[in-house]
Parts: sequence; structure tokens; C-alpha cells
Amino acid sequence: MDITDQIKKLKKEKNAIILAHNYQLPEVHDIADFVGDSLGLSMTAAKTDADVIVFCGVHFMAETAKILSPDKIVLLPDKKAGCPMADMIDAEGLQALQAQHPHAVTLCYVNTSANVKAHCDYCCTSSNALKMVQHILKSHEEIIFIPDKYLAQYVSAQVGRKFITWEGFCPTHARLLPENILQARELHPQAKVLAHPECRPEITALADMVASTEKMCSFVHNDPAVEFIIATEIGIIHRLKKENPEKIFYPASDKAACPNMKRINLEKILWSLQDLEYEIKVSRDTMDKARRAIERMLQIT
Ligand code: CIZ
Ligand code: SF4
Repeated sequence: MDITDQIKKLKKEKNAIILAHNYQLPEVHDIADFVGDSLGLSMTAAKTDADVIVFCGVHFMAETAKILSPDKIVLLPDKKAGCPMADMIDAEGLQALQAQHPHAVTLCYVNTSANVKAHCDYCCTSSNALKMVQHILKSHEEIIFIPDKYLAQYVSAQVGRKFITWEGFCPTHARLLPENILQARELHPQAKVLAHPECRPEITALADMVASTEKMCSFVHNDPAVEFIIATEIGIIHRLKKENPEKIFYPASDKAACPNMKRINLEKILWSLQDLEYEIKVSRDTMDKARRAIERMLQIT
């Protein structure tokens, strides 16, 4: 039996589902039950009657799935698949910042640990960050926006207000430089440039459209353009090509590959199902508090 069949068989036996983030390897996308962004996948998984969720992504994403499905077993096939941006802030660091700004509302990007989310008022994704900020500003003056300084800067420019920020960023998106976009544009003058808001401001300023991964997928689907330059993690290109076989995609740079996302492969998915490893464990109290920040976001968006 080949590895794909072994995975499918075990999945049935264990009543498991496989989730793959948009940045995963092509073979991981192809075996998954659902491909998407971290929140969408976690919400979809919560609605299923699966007993086991195999999350092919990074640690904070599997934690998000666990927070929304506390009674399911959530597995991350590689224990070391973390997100360097999420790891740039911990609860102690956040609490110290909050102590300096006691009247501020804390808004955290979904790329944070469960423990950090537990200390936040609201969560946001890159799709709804602007909406969340606009909502909070109706009743509050100060916002602590963590941990991504580039996403914070992008939203801040749109609302014309300054936030209290953290020195966090995504090392993979930060590899993309303006010259990558300028060169790609020169090579492909008909192409539209889509950039993720985790990119440096010099990149988002050059883009035709700034969007989260899911928004990029729907934009490409609905837009009449045929060619696109993609300024985000390169894994998404497999999905874009699969869903739009008549369109052409160019990565802004091949360097935008997240090493943590690429840790997961078919062997590790198989082992994960065989041994039910590595199980995500978060205390009930932390899960309940972190879920509050997510639920408050869902009420607004
Ligand atoms: O939340 C996600 O899945 C991330 C990190 C990116 C995105 O834009 O979907
Ligand atoms: Fe974290 Fe960036 Fe990798 Fe996403 S692409 S998991 S933000 S390091």
C-alpha cells in the first residue's frame, strides 16, 4: 500500500481529518480534507464530528484548532513546527506592555500562542484587522496591537491612528524586498501584484492588492487578470494554480518559503496518525480565556 493509501486508511480508522494551511507543501495540500487559513480551518474542523484533527501548519494554528475544539485530539505532525513571529512575544512581555498602558485595549493577531491570546481583549486575522481596529476605536483611544509590527503599520496607515506595537515580524515575509517586486513587474508587465500585509510597508505600497491568503484566493478567482505576482509564502501558489488552471502565477521571490511550514510531509502525517502525536495540550483555563478573544472577534466580523 502506498503512503497516500496508508494515510487514508488510518484516517478512517481513527475518525480523523487532515487540515493543511495554505503555505504547506503541494503533496500535503493534495491529501488534506481542507486547505485554508488558520482560523477558517479551525472553525471548519470544529463543525465536523471528527475525533482527531491533524493540523498541517505551525504550532499556534494547531492551538487555535484546539481552542475551538477542546474535546477533540489535535495533532501537529512535527513538534518543532513553530512560528518565529508568534514566538517573538510571550505573556510576560505582553503583560509588562499592558502595565505601561493600563487604558489600552489589546488586539492580537491570530499568530500568537494560546497563552498570549488568553491575555488579550480581541483577536484578529489579516483579513479583518482593519475592521477590528475601526470597531475598537469607536469606544477606545488606545490600542496595543501585537505582535506583527508590519501588519500594525499597514492598518495604522489606513485609519490614520498610531497604535502601541511590538517588535514582531515574519522573517519569511520580511525576506521580500522592493527590488523583487520591481524585477517581477518588469518581467511580467501584465501581472497584478498581490501582497500579504505581513510584508514590509515598502512592499505593500507597491502592490495592486494587499490581502490575506484567503482573500488572495477569492480575488484571483474573481479578477479578470490572467497573470499574478504573489508576494507571500510560496506554498499558496500550488492552491492558486489548482483552483485557476487557466491563470499564471509568479512568486515575487522563491526565498519566501517558511522553513517551519515545510517541516511537514506525508511521512510525518502518517506517523502522526499512527502514534497520535504530537498532541496539542493547553490548560482549560487558558483555552477558555483565549477563546473569549476569538469569540469577541467573531461577534464583530
Ligand atoms: O492566519 C493565517 O492563516 C495566516 C498566518 C495567514 C493568512 O493570511 O491567512
Ligand atoms: Fe510564521 Fe511567517 Fe512562517 Fe507564517 S510564514 S508561520 S508568520 S514565520
